[in-house]
Amino acid sequence: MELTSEQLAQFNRDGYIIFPELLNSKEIKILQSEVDRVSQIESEMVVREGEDETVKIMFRLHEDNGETASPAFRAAACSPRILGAAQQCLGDNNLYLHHSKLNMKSAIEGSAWPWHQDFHSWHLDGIKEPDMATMTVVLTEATPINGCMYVLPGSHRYGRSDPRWDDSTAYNLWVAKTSDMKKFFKEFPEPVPIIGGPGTAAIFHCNLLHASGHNLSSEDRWQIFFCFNKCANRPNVVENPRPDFVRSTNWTPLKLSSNDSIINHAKITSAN
Ligand SMILES: O=C(O)CCC(=O)C(=O)O
Repeated sequence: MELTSEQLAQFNRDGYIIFPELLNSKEIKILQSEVDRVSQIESEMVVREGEDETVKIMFRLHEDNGETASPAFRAAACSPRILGAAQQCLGDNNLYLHHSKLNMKSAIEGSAWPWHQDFHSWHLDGIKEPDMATMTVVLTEATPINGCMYVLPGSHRYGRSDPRWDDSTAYNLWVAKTSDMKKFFKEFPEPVPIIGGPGTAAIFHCNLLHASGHNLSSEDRWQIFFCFNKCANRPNVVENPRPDFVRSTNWTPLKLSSNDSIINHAKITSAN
């Protein structure tokens, strides 16, 4: 998939690009059945929350080994529409995944992600340059009531704000301070929701402020995040590094697969 010069200019100016139908319904069905399978696995890479211990996040679906490995998600990660788009946005063909995660945001229990910039955590992982981008793909419809993600256009150009540690949910992270957010709301255009049916996607810069609310609806909101980094920007050594499933040490450049690799993968699996 060749991004247009307008799309690339939008990535640089606004920090994101939305793709209304990046994956088709056949591909989505294959990935959804993988979510059903992997979410049954008991592993530290499957983070649960709430009264019913529903899954909040599943990590490391893109590798070809490990408890949560999913060949279908690996095929998706390497597809020209995902890896190819990230290569063009970052201007580099040698990319690896710092991590991948599937946020399930279950009906009623799925909790919020406060406003944050991903690069806070990734810089602490030892990564020097904010030359990273995440492609997120909606796997079940994303709506305001089920906790769709919002982005604050252009906020990646601000650089990094001074964050605070948030431990209010099952997955702790560095988030933007309330006083800073109030300032940013005055400075940048209105937040934009990433809403749409399964297959809707967005790629966004690692310093772009983004957030999502609690899932108040009766439907789960499933969404995959592929976080790409340049191989040349791999993390430096840090004390007490986070586990491999959030700070990958597999820095081998990902190879582009064919555009129908998700569907071909499913054909091979069902023939075996
Ligand atoms: O799943 C969401 O709505 C937001 C996730 C997010 O912000 C993140 O993983 O950095």
